[in-house]
Amino acid sequence: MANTSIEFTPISGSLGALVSGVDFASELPAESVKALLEGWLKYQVLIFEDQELTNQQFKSVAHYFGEIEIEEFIGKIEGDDEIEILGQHPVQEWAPNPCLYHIDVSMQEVPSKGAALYAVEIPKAGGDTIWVNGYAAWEALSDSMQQFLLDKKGLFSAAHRKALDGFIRGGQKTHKIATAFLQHRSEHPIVCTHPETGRKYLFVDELFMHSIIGLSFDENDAICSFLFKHISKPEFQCRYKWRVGSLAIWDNRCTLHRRVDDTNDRRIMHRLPILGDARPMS
Ligand SMILES: O=C(O)CCC(=O)C(=O)O
Ligand SMILES: [Fe+2]
Repeated sequence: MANTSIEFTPISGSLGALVSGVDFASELPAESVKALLEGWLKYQVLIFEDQELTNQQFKSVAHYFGEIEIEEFIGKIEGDDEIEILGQHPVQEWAPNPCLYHIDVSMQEVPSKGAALYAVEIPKAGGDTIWVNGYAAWEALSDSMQQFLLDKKGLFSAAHRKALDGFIRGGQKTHKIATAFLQHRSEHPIVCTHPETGRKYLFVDELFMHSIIGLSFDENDAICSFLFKHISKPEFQCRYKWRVGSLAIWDNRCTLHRRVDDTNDRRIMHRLPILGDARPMS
């Protein structure tokens, strides 16, 4: 298949698009990569269905979007030191819960730029993923709330109740992963500007955002509850029902995501995080 007719079909009114007309079997020409990257900035989440990717091809696709990040705390597929596996390795139960809206590794000074998930085995129904448009969440706030948030910074860490939950339930077994997560603690602006689009987005996260700096405990309770409720509105979302062979790549700078935990069926995903290249900036 030639890569001459790339098409994007939105999957919601807010973000996310199915991409057709791309064949990852051979290296993409520069103009196709450019079209994909432009589509990524526009739609924030790209989904390619019916893929049959080798591990090497999966890595090559991720490479079009950036360098691969090595996260030592997530288990890898056998014989590979980059491709992560979700849904099988026991470390999953002990990790911070991906069913809360989050920005990947937002407690790092430089969070991932993006991530790619490739569906290997999926439930008959359930186990969807939801992504949230951080631009839309920002733009929907009132002028007064925007003014209030503009100069605020958030404190991001895995050392608070929601993020610690898996570690506490896992006890001693979680020592390594807990240590890896807990060594990070970062301050980021709550309102960030995307380095490539120049657009503002809301950078708040239910899993790792501990508090807004400068507010009291009670004030944080109220404002953070409001923000977490705000970012979970369906108007800012797309929701994808996985098929075997679907590949999703999201921009982790201006989106949040969560898994929907509504099935006990096996769900195996391969994953490649894309290394961040800059701190979130206001
Ligand atoms: O499994 C999913 O749907 C999402 C998991 C997740 O949070 C991630 O891959 O970063
Ligand atoms: Fe995630």
